[in-house]
Amino acid sequence: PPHSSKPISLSSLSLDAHALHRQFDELAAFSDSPTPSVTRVLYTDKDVLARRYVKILMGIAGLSVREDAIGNIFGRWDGLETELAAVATGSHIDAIPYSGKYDGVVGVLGAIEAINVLKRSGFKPRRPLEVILFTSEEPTRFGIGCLGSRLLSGSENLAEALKTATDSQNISFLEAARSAGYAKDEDDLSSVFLKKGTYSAFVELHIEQGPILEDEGLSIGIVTAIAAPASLKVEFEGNGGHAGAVLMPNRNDAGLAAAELVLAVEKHVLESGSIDTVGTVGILELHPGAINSIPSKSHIEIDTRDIDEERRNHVIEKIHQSAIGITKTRGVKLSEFSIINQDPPALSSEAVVMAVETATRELNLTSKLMISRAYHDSLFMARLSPTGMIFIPCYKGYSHKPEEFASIEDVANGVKVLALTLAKLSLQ
Ligand code: HGY
Ligand code: MN
Ligand code: MN
Ligand code: MN
Repeated sequence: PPHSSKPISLSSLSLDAHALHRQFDELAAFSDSPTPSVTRVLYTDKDVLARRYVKILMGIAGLSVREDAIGNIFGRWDGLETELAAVATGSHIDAIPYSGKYDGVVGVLGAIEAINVLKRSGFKPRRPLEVILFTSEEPTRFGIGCLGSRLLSGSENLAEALKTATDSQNISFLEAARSAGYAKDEDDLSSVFLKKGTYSAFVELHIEQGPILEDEGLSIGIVTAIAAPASLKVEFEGNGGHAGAVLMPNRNDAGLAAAELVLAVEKHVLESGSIDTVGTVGILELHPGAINSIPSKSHIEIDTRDIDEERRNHVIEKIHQSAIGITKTRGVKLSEFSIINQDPPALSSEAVVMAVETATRELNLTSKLMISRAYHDSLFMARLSPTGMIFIPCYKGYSHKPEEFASIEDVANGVKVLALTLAKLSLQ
């Protein structure tokens, strides 16, 4: 029988922190915006180069690499009992415009280094270990967040929607995927769905994207729940016209309708009675976008979240009522009110939280239980297997902007906690 895998000894955890930190700079070089910002959008040339870079690192780590029809990339380390369900970890490397170089990346480069740490220590996993690079977590190109993990978790209507989805340049999802070398012979993306039980556990390492750990001087965040995200698309239409010649009583200005709804989003969120309800309008477009032409069309995209799903859905309801009210008072048409996604929150599994807590304690690192207000691929992996997340501090909690930063020590701590957690979960 294969020699049994022994629990790992802490002294054997050796990690090349500087090499790892250099990898963040190397990966950040694959960007469509100037350093220190990073812009890396799904299936663009820079995304393809970055994927190749990660696949090389997976190969060097001795992982066997496979990719699915939409470019989720899996690096596998066979365990002593290869037929057992694997323990998985991973995150994303796509980056929204002018963002930073740690969001997602810590959980991909860090996961590969965690494998290296385990291999250097001589550890042999009982269960296979798998590092996943989710094809796209950000909503940037096709408007849907967690596209890769959402599809892996078996979303039928996403598989359907992607057949006709197009980006802002009118390039279809399948065309874009094919330009990156994916979705070769299939329009039917259900081949991406993973069977339940594929993984015995999933753990994601990620920067906190908030200030709590840094403010409280803590090394590790242990995530107990991920807030419930929702995004809406709204369009108003009016008659537009000449900005000078049309008198005010004769206008139905679609731009003012949008402005009123934007402030209504803030009002309804603040009325929720909880600090955990948030909302913003990150996209507001006016047509024709000429200074002396009354907007005849406005397009806004709303992001609203809460750890309480009911409370969040109530805010969406009130935003919808306000949009309808605005059509009456301003004589504009509500040409679109669509909910892009309205996801439930995810709760971490007790077993995974325990494994992370034990690993953190063994490493003498300070930690705290906390919720994630940002969403992550773990939000969907939680539909497939027991899931948990490990947070490390990031500078002033900054994220989704070039000042995003995680120190070498914090990254190294996160990688060691991840390595120990994976080792524990692979022995269960
Ligand atoms: O928006 C989010 O919460 C994630 O960082 N994409
Ligand atoms: Mn992000
Ligand atoms: Mn992220
Ligand atoms: Mn003119």
